[in-house]
Amino acid sequence: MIFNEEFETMPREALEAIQLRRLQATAARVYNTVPFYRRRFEEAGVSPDSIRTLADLQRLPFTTKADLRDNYPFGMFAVPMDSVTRIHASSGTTGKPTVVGYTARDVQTWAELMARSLMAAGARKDDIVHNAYGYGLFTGGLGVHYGAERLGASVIPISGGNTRRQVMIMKDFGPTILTCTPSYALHLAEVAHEMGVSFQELKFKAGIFGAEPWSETMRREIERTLNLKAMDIYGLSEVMGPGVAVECIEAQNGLHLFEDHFIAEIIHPKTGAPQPYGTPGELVFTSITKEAFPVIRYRTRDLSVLHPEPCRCGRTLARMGRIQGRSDDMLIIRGVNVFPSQIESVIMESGRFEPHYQLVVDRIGTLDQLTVRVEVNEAMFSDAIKNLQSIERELERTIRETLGVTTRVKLVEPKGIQRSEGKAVRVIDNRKL
Ligand code: DLL
Repeated sequence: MIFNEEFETMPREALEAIQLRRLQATAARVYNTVPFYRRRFEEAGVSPDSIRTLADLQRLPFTTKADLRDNYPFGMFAVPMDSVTRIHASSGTTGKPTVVGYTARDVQTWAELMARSLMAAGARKDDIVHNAYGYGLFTGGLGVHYGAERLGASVIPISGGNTRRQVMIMKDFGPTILTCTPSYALHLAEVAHEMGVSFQELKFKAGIFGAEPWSETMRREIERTLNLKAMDIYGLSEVMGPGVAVECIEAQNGLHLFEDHFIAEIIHPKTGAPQPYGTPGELVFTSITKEAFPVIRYRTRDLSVLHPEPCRCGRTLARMGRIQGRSDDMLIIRGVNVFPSQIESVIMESGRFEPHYQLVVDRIGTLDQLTVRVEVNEAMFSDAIKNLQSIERELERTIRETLGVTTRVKLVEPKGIQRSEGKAVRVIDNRKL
C-alpha cells in the first residue's frame, strides 16, 4: 500500500480519536447552519457539546430519505450556494430525486477517497481506466473520473451505452481497469463475444463494480468471462457517491470503510437499536468531513454487517459485508422473506443459466406470486425446448428447498431479458401499479 497508509493502517484507538474530533466539529456545524438539524437536535434534547465520546453519537437523531425529500432541493445544505461547486442527484423510483451538493473541498475529498478506492482495488498511476459508469447527475461517472485523475491514471470517460463502440475502444486503447455496474460488465462481455472480441486478448487486470447488488457467484462468473479480478465498490449519493467503501485486491473479502471520513453503524431495521459487530442489519452513516451536505446518522436501508478485524492487506479499517439487499427490496412471498440477491445465488449456483434474470411479483387474489424469469443460452434453448418445463420445475424445486419460497420459474429465450447500461432493474413489482 502506498496511498494514505497513515489513515488506512492506524491503530483503532488513534482512528477513533480522529473520528471523535471530526464528529464534534460536524455536529456543531450542522446545528449552527442547517435549521432541520437544529430542530431535530432540540427535539431529541441534545446539543453538539453533549457529544463527548463516540458512543454519544447514538444520542443524535436519525436522518431519513423522507427528511431529504421534505427539504428538496437545497434545504439540507450547510453552506451558502456561492460555496457549492457541484450538484448531483439520485433518481428515486418515485417522484423527486434526492439532491446533494459539494464544495470545492468536498470534490477534492471525494477525489482523494476514490483514488484510495481505485488504489485498494489494484489501480496505479500507469493504468488506463475504462470508466463506463454513467456521467451526469448520477455520481458514478464523475466520482470515478476525478478519483482516477487524482491517482494519476489515464481515464477514458466513455460513460454508459453505445456498447459496440465501447468494445472497439477497449480493443484499441488497451484499458487495464474496468469500472461499471456488474450487470453492464456482463453485457459488455456479451457484446464483445458477438463482435468476435475475446476478453482473453484484452488487457484488463481488475474491474471495480458497484452501484447495484450482486452476489459472490456473480463475481465468479464475471471474473471468468471477463478474465479479470472483480472488486466490489459501495457508496451512495446522500453520503458522497462511490468510494465510501471498497474491497482490496489482496483479500476480496469485505469492503474497507473509509472511517476517517464516515462513521458507520449497523442498526436493527425495525427497532433502530444498535447492533454489535458481526450482526447483520441496516447501515447508517454519519459523514464527518463533508462541508456542503453533511449527514447525521443517515439510514441507508442497505443491509450489511460490519467486521472490525484487520485485513490481511494491512488495513485496519472496519470492513462491511457485501450488501445483502435493501430493507425496502425485501419480497415477502406468502410470508417468506426473500431478497433478490438470494434468488440470484441459487440461479447462478446451478451453473446452467445465463446471468440475466428478472423477478416479477404479482398479486393473484390475495396471494403474492413471484415469477422468476431466467435466460438460457442458444444451445440450451434449441436443445431443451422439449424439456424446458422439466428444467423450470427443477429450478422451482431448488429455490424452494434452498430459500423456502415458492416461485414460478419461466425460462426465457436468449436476449429475452432486457440489458441495462447502468443499474439493472431486477424486480418488477406489479403490486405497486
Ligand atoms: O450508486 C454510487 C455508486 C456509484 C456506488 C458507482 C458504486 C459505484 P446512488 O445512485 O445514490 O449512488 O445509489 C446508492 O445503490 O444505497 C445501494 O442500495 C446501491 N449500491 C451502491 N453500491 C452498491 C454495491 C451510487 N456495491 C444505492 N452493492 C445504495 C450493492 C449498492 N448495492
